[in-house]
Amino acid sequence: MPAIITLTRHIIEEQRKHPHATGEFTDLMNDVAFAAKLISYHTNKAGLMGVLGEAGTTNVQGEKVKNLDVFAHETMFKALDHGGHLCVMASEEEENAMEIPEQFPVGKYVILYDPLDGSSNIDANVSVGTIFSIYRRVSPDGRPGTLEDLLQPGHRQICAGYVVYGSSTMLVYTTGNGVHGFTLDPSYGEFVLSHPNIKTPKKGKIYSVNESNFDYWDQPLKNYISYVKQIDEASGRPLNSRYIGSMVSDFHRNLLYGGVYLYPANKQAPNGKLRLGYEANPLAFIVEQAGGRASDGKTRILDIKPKELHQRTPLFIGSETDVKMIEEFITGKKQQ
Ligand code: AHM
Ligand code: MG
Repeated sequence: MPAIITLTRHIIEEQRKHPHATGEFTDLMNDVAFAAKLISYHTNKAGLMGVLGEAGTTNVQGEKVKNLDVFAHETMFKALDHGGHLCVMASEEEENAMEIPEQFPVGKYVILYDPLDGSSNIDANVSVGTIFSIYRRVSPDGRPGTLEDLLQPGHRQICAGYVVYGSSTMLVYTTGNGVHGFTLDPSYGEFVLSHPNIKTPKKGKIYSVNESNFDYWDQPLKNYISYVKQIDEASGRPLNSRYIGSMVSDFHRNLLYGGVYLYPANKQAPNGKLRLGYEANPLAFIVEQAGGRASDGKTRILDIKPKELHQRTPLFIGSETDVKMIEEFITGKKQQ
């Protein structure tokens, strides 16, 4: 009988390769996985529990109903606040850095998360996801963490991952030693290794972008999109268009099948829409570990030094050849 590799076992075995590992990171990841299971459970039965809809309403018990993204935000915080592993957190749902409550000890790690990415799709039963990014603190130990801890460039991440709440729930993560995917077995509530060492194709067949923004884009991007739609068998064009509008799902599909996800700058959003710390950096770490590429069109995402917590960035992420091609268009090396 083949061994069932649970997420916990996988992390423990990975950590054994580090001579100075203390087990703290393993504990932290267990807390993240626990939060993911709670969010998965609530997402799956959202329609039944009356958790859909606008925050501010009450359910049959007279309790305040929370939007699922508020629920996910609080679930992550509460699962992670007491372990003693973190010194500060940040969430896409919260304007400021979130301190560890004073009754709990602080630790050496820092986490940023997008609790429920793609949440505008929830009411239509479309897959959504949680994204997280972990760093080692740079401020002195033993004190609350600072903004400096949260504003580190993405190449300093020690772990990044996402959970996609789809036809099944999957957690995908990297610690810089490949990308590994785990499927939640709902019968015994464990994440089980189902996709070891994920590698993304060097060249994809898919492009994912909100094309309704076409008229707001700069000419180089318009040229690229026209290019991928041209017929040219030799270079595998036209590409297929696939856009769910839920980035974790679009990213996950493209990671497995090969393709590129684009959220460019446009005239209405000069820095694009997506956030560097909560969305672009963690997915960039994962895609690079899977053999892909992520850039803002000119600069590698993981090399951008964040200046503020909710900083936005244009994002082109996916198969290496496709992202390089986009960079050629954006920098003017290629026009058609
Ligand atoms: P969110 O974090 O508020 O959910 O926004 C991010 C989402 C992505 O999941 C998705 O790809 C994108 O926004 C869709 O934006 P648009 O509707 O502009 O295409
Ligand atoms: Mg998001």
